[in-house]
Amino acid sequence: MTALERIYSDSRKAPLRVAFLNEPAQDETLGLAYVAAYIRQEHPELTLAFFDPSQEPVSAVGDFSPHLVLFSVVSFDVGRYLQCNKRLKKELSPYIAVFGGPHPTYFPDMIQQEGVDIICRGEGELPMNHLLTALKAGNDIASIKGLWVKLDGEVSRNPAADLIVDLDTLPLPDRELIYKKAPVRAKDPKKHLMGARGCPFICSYCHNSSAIELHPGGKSWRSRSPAKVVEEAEILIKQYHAGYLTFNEDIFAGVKIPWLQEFSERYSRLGVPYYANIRGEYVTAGLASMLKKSGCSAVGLAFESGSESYRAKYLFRKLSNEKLIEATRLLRQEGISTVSPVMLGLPFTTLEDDFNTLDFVCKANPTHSNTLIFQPYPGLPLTRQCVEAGILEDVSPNVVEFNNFFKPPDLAGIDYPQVTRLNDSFALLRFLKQTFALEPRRVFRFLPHGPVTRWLNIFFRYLAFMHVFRFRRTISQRIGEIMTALGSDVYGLNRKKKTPEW
Ligand code: B12
Ligand code: SF4
Repeated sequence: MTALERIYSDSRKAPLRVAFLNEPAQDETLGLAYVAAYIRQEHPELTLAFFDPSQEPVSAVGDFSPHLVLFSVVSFDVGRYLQCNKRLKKELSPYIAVFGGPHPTYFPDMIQQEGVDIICRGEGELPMNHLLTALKAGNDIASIKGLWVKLDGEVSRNPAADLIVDLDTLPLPDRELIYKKAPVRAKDPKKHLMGARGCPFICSYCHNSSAIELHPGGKSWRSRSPAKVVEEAEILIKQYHAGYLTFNEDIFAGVKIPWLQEFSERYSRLGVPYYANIRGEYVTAGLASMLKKSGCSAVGLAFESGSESYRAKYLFRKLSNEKLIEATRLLRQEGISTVSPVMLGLPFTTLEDDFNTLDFVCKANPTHSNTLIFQPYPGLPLTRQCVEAGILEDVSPNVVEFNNFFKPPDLAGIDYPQVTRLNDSFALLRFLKQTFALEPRRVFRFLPHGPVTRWLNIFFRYLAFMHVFRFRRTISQRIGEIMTALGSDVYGLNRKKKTPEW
């Protein structure tokens, strides 16, 4: 019996069972929570359950005997979930495996992988609703917008579903589903939410450039109304004891000033600090003060590189160094902390360029600047440019081997051993320069490369991190936070994730 035959037959007798599979190690997975809430709203009779493969045995899912298993995956860990799915496919009664989230959105050919039946590109609410309606009615599922469907080895590649224009029509994400199985997330005083979706920019190293291609002419950036956002924030504070909120959207404030004005008035009454991402070009004295009044305590203000010309030419981020310094200053003046990530080992750069970035960070002086070594994701404009220039082998967008996206990058011309050393000592070098005026290049020459330097660097990253996220939590919550961060590379440990037992 195929999964489809089982579903068509069972759905006549009893409601279908839908399993959501994810490891909410660091944050609650909002994508799945949104999809779950929408399914609950449109198909209230269905039974939904969440499983965490790192905490539960395969038999737990087996006992539930799902008709559909839903996975939300980023490229970073797609290999792990494909492996989970293969194991489940061997042990469970036939079911339909649906993969959604950033990886299938940008690399839809993952549908060719063994065990994958359906992939969802982009927003999952409407396609999943249509899929379940069709399954319940025993109808054909091959031509649902937003989904690529593999039936008897044949793939139907359907166009993207329309973007949800009015985000207020969506129910609030079903966090309860996740919290029941991940009490550590429920107890975490730091909660995440989305005030908007999409991004109006097209940075060359970021998937939003291809997200725009998915919906040509569509308005990518959409916000919820301030009233709805604050309503959700209130629930997080009252029901889930949130003491700090993080807005996960790519661009928070500034895209619409009247939005921020209304939000500011409503949110300021809650008295809970929050974090959000903004772009330097939006920061004015007025915006910084409005953010402060609303309760904003920290913002993500990406620098990416210390070179203005490099940013404009290669990253498609046309913003002067002066503006970034000014934005950081205006925010600091209001008492708002800034987190300014930078990428090291960027294509067509040298180690000296990375030191220049460090100099720029010292000059602009954000509260925290985390570093990452540039990873060329297949298909993105900057990756294509590397391939054309002959400094990178063409990588098929379909490569989804385990940990493929986390293996060291291999751009010709980049001195990775030295870039890794700099990555492992960036926060320490910054501290030494800003506190004792020690020249980073000189210190770097004498700095031993090994665990002592790495752990010292982690210590300074931790100090900066704590300075950004100032809110009340217990000692055990702090320890939990550190352990999670160490295990998830927040402190730059670059530890490989273990494949789950499944
Ligand atoms: C918050 C965040 C994080 C958090 C939490 C990640 C998480 N797993 O939730 C943290 C800090 C841990 C993180 C880490 C990383 N992140 Co991150 N992160 C984000 C961010 C800013 C928001 C995610 C979010 O909450 N979205 C809101 C929900 C509603 O959107 P969504 O997840 O896309 O879900 C919708 C659809 O995709 C779909 N959907 C999702 N799941 C499913 C499942 C099914 C079955 C269906 C049908 C549909 C469906 O429906 C949802 C509702 O419409 C996104 C950017 C973005 N704007 O999404 C980057 C993003 C996901 N991160 C990214 C990256 C690269 C990383 C890191 C690898 C960075 C690094 N080098 O360390 C790590 C990976 C660690 C990991 N294992 O997840 C990339 C992923 C690219 C890719 N190819 O996969 C993104 C897209 C940023 C970008 N534009 O490049 N990240
Ligand atoms: S501003 Fe941020 S989210 Fe938007 S395209 Fe650039 S890197 Fe991506």
